[in-house]
Amino acid sequence: MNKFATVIVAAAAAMLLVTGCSKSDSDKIKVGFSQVGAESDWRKASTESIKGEAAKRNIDLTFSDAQQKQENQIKAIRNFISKGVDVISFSPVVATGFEDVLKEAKEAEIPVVLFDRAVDVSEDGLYVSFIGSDFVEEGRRAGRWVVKTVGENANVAELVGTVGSAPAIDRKKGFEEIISNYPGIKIIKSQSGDFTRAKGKEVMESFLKSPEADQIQVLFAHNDDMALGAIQAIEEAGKKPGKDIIIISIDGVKTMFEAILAGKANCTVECNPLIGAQLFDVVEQIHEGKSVPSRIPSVEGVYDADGNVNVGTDREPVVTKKITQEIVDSRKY
Ligand code: GZL
Repeated sequence: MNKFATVIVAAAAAMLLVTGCSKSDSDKIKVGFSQVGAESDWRKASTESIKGEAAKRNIDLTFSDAQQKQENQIKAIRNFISKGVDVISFSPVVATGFEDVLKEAKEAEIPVVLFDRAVDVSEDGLYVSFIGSDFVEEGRRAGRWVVKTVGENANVAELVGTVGSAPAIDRKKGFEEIISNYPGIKIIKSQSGDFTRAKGKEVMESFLKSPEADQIQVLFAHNDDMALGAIQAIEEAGKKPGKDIIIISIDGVKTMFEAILAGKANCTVECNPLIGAQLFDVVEQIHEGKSVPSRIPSVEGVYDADGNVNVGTDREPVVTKKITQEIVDSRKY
């Protein structure tokens, strides 16, 4: 080989070593992902987990942000099908209305992995796996925390997540399942804040202007972002969040931990967004022709100001962890 050719080969080999891209584009696993949006700190952490893990594994990722609109998700999934990706994954903004497009993916023989949220479908085989939290149990943990720390008599205001979404439906279901055993615990106000901080503040302002305002003792928010918006509204109404109104929410984002440490909130039920690695484990198993579990639950805890409250069951205890500055500093999202 002449000297010039030797230099070219050496440079190409060096490039491969430096970029680490041992795979040519053609043999990378192609994944299409449709994300709900960027509505909350939780969602942003979820997106970072997906993109970071895809980059680490040299996945050819086509990522689409649906801006919380179902029609955008359906359009994105159809685009993935026409692109001929190897696997489609998405976090469905709402639980219904995806049956037709999932049938189109099945006809195109492209496996679908549900991520974070599930869908209601009447036919089996429209997705191969669902990776995400048990939202009903998250709602139960919130309900058990209220019973054990506030007591068996409380008037509750509820900030509901996105109408029709699996987390909103199931967190409400789990919370109500627990408090239905205590007639003294009543939900006296309930409205959707669409999982956003701005809407959570707006709805809490309306609660605090309503005739029931002074009866509200507990706020149960389906996510931390709506609770953080509500904290602002409570302060602007001249009340002390975390004291005049006890606040429990779900997600476990760092800003909520900081609010609890500052005494402005009381408890957050963790919902783990860092499941990108689990997603791409499943993608790689599918690519290798291996079978994958149909359900992969997330592992998560519960954190509050004092700790040591069992919000699980006697048989399967889940004891709350006391929030400290050290824990706040260690949070990854
Ligand atoms: C839960 C996730 C929810 C979060 C919200 O897994 O789908 O959506 O609780 C987010 O913060 O908007």
